[in-house]
Amino acid sequence: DEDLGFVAPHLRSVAPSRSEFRWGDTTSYAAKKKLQSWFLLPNGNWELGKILSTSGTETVISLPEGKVLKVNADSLLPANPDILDGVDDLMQLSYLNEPSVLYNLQYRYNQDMIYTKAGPVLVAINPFKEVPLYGNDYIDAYKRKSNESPHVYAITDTAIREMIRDEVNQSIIISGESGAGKTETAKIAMQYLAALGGGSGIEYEILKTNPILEAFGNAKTSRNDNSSRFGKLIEIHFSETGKISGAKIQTFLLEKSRVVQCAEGERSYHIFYQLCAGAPPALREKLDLKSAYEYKYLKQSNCYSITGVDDAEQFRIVVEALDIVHVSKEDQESVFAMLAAVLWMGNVSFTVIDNENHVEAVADEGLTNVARLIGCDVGDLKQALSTRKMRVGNDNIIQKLTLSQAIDTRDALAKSIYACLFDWLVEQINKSLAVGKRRTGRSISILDIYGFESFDRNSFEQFCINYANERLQQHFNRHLFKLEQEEYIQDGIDWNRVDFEDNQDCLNLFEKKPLGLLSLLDEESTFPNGTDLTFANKLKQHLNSNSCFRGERGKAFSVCHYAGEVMYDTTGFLEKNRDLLHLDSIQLLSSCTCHLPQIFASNMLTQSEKPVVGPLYKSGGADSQKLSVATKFKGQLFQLMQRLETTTPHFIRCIKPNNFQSPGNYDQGLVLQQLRCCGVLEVVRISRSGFPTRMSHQKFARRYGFLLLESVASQDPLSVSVAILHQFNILPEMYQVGYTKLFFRTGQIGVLEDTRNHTLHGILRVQSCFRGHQA
Ligand code: AOV
Ligand code: MG
Repeated sequence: DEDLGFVAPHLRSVAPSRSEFRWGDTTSYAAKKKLQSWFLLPNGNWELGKILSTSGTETVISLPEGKVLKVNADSLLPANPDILDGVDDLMQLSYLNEPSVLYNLQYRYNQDMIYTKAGPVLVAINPFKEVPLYGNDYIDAYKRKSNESPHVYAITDTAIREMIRDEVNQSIIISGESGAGKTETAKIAMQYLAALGGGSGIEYEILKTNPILEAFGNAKTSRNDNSSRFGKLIEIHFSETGKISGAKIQTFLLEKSRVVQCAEGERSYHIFYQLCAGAPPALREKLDLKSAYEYKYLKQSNCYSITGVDDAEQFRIVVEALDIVHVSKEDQESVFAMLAAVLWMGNVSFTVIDNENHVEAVADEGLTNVARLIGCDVGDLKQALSTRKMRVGNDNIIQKLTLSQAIDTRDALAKSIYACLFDWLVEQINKSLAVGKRRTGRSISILDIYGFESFDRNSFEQFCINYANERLQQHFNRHLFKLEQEEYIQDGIDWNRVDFEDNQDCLNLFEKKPLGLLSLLDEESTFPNGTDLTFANKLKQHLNSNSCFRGERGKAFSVCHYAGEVMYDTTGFLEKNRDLLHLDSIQLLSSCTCHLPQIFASNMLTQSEKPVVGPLYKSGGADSQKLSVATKFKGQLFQLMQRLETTTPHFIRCIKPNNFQSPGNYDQGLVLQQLRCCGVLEVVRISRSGFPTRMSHQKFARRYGFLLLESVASQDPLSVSVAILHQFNILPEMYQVGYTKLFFRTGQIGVLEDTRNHTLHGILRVQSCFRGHQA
């Protein structure tokens, strides 16, 4: 009998309102006059000033350095009283304008309080330094609820409690731009789950998956020294007793192009540098390892180290983690052999052999090392990198490759080996973490994908990453704006819609068939004569009228994303979307004597039994048949969203305070832009003007009806309910009567519950007294 009727899940944890609380910005102008005011400086920042006098639309204000200005009242926004400085939930602000929110977050940030609630959402601002907010003492305090300030621990604690109470799976969904702190936040949440649900030892394994996946799936980019280049959902399972029973990791589209090329100042995957720097002598010798700068794949970006990171030490950490998740020493050695093979592959060079510019791989150190490491014949490898078998009519012919074809073939093989290795590792980890057959319990999933990206040059990878972020934003909108408001409207209550930036148009631009970005990309990828340029032209031809699309010069186009406009260069789009690995290469892998290449080859073959994208994949019968990368990714994202829909979501929004990864630097404009695009202000607005607690008329009448002092003429649930509301003096603005339910603002039901509990206690006491007398 303890449940309080239906309470919108994401609004449950909202703190009770404060006395200063006002519903909406309805304070009279006279009251505002006495207050401090925000003044917009020409540089776009806001400054706090005191209003000295006001006449007509003109206001005289004094700014902190003693400057006195006469300004137009329109350029001012009311500031909150000092007592509200640094409130831990933005809902408590009397004035909910942008400068007030920015100031409140900055006020807290300056004191290392990087977490703030925005109604149901946790806002986390990246400190770019160690802050003393974590570890066992803090975990304990949140567990005992002796610390209730906003924290990843607190939101994770809520997820655990709701999983147990409601018997519903939970999800913690972390979003934010590249470098905003998602991956760190995910680890902090995992730490809390491990501490509370630990005991079996499996929690230790779960935590150790982080260094492994980061080594193989993270890299230094110009935005983040430890940027995730894949998406990750980790589902942590709990037994009925609330203990962790296992976990499952799902990954999404690894950026594999990074293995063969990356931009100046960036790095390839951490593990390559770790291996080169940290491999012990015996392993070095076995793999014929050199320093990182001897490998062409690592050399091209001219960046080998990361400030403050010791790659050799990291290597030891990764090996230890691999031991813990039960990857055998033998398998580890095979993994390192594959990594070395990929590195040596980049050093394979070609020489022109005829006057038609055909080339042949040179049998040098690179080629022989690759052959040795993957376990194939040098001649076979040379053949696979220099020629292609084709079927023309009934004849098999062998076609020689040009330099660029040969390089593409070589790089495609290197990328495939790396991507297969990554998937294989995840599979091994999953085997080790497997939940087992008794899968009765519930789960908490943590989603950490690559964040929104906009570089000087954006390619297919950014296109996919930003599309994924659009999907995620839609999920956020749906839960915090759409579903909430639809329920109000369905039940006919008086409600002024809160507008929010709906990104549906942008999603349509991607997903619409047949004239959306993804469909057109797939279509062009199947045309034998399709090129990046014909693709770009097709987009301009069909999508120019779409408000989220803009054609650019040459091969480029722009998309208006929820987080800003991004210009994409279509160079390489078709090839990356097709992601062809020639059958010759797959056959080579399957002929290898080492077991990993064999596994990779057989996985590739089973995957390619899928339907065909288009004729190109069939031509000559030499190419494997498979889904395009974009289509597969879209399918994965849809599945992900479906899975998340079955969970109660908890949202964390990470904010990057500056573009330099530096501590103590709070760039108002940058923060504001992120707050705007993820709709933080609107979430707060909807939360505080919304009605998070709701209960059907019947239930309400049944639950509180016995508290009525006077009998009600009509006994129907609605009349009883209204009588209760009157008796308890619940103010009209604090509730709404819907067709089927009553809706309450935050904290309102508390008074009724207290009275009910007291009265019930009283009745129980009387009853036990009475029974005492009888006895
Ligand atoms: P991301 O996951 O959001 O970016 P990260 O979680 O990798 O961003 O954070 C970037 C860097 O910020 C980390 O390497 C830390 O140095 C620092 N950082 C973030 N959160 C904290 C924290 N709570 N305490 C201390 N330092 C922190 V990307 O993966 O690029 O989208 O694709
Ligand atoms: Mg990350």
